[in-house]
Amino acid sequence: MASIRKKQLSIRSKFVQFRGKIRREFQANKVPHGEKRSSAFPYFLSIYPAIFVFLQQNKNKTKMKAVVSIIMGSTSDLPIMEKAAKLLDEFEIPFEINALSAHRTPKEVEEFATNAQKNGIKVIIAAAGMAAHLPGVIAAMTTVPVIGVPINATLDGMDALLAIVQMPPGIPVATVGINAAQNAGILAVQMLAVGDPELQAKLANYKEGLKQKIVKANADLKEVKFKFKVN
Ligand code: AIR
Repeated sequence: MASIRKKQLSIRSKFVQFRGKIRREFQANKVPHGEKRSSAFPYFLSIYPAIFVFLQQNKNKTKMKAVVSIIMGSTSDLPIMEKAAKLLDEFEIPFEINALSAHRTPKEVEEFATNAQKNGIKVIIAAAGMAAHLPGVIAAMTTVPVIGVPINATLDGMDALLAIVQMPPGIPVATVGINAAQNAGILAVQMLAVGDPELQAKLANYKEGLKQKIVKANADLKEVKFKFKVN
């Protein structure tokens, strides 16, 4: 996955460099105002490889298939769920986002859940607020692991938390904290990293970054002065 992304980035930068070179050559070749270029043919000939590279790049992009599916009960949950999306972006994990409601669109939820595995989805992140049945209903219809995100829509999110976490034996939903979409993203990456050393190394690096934040915070705290502060 990461290598496809790397390849895409390198093709893109090559394309940008190549396009710049063509533009510069074209500019250098320009004759003064009022006169006609001797021939536009070489310019158009030289742009063909760039078009070819561009098409190849887009072909690769459409080949990229989602391995994580973020589902939310409503688009009103998006400001929270964006954090999961951001995290997956950071780890270069292809994902999809859709809004489906266990109550408003039950048939579509069933269709999504029963086809998720066949469609190559490895982890589902399902978020909902209020009577948050979406993650549990999805978990009932698939063996793909479901991470539930309780959204604080009413009752400080306690209604959603209990609805998601209190699943009956046999149908677990890995529930993160209220509005904890970033943790849901990290947990999804950790699930995907099982048997993927490259992704595991990225996660270790990410967690090292968290540690460094605290190391720096403590260095800053050392500078804070109080009369009775002894460290
Ligand atoms: N919801 C939507 N269908 C079923 C549920 N539980 C949840 C959404 C959202 C809340 O109801 O996940 O958190 C309010 O949705 P809306 O669309 O009215 O803003």
